[in-house]
Amino acid sequence: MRSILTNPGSNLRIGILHARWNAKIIDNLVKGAKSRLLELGVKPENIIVESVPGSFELPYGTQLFVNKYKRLNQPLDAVIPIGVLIKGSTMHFEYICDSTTHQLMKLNFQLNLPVIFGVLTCLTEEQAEARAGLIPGKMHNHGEDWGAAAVEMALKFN
Ligand code: INI
Repeated sequence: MRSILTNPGSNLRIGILHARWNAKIIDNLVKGAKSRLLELGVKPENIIVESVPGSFELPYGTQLFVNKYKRLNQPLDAVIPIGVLIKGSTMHFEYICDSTTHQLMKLNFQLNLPVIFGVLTCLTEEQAEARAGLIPGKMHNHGEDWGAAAVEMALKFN
């Protein structure tokens, strides 16, 4: 009983799929998510990290990722797609934010699996850095919240 309470994630396999845009920010978000998963008892070998080019590729990449591990008989219990979108001077940002967010939400139901929303949609690079815990004293690393959400949702109502 004690180990379930102290290590709730000990039997879980969690996927992290990250975009490669804004690498410094992404790296810290991935680090935050991993460290919270480990704190919650997920074994290091059961945290599987893969990447896609950009945030726009996260929804389809998540589907491929989940299906790959299902085929291998090593199913994932939750996925954390991680991306950082920063507004530029065109409508590019709005279209990618909108389509990616909607499609990631739909994937929860299509895959019947928790798909966490690990995408920062920021107006400036500074906002994104703060939310990745890269500006001391400003904000915490949101990747940690996403790790906790993945474990909670993987175990919800089980
Ligand atoms: N992808 C991101 O993850 N973040 C961004 O800020 C970004 N910007 O600014 O354009 C971005 N663009 C790439 C996009 O996600 C796709 O990878 C690309 O359009 C190819 O499909």
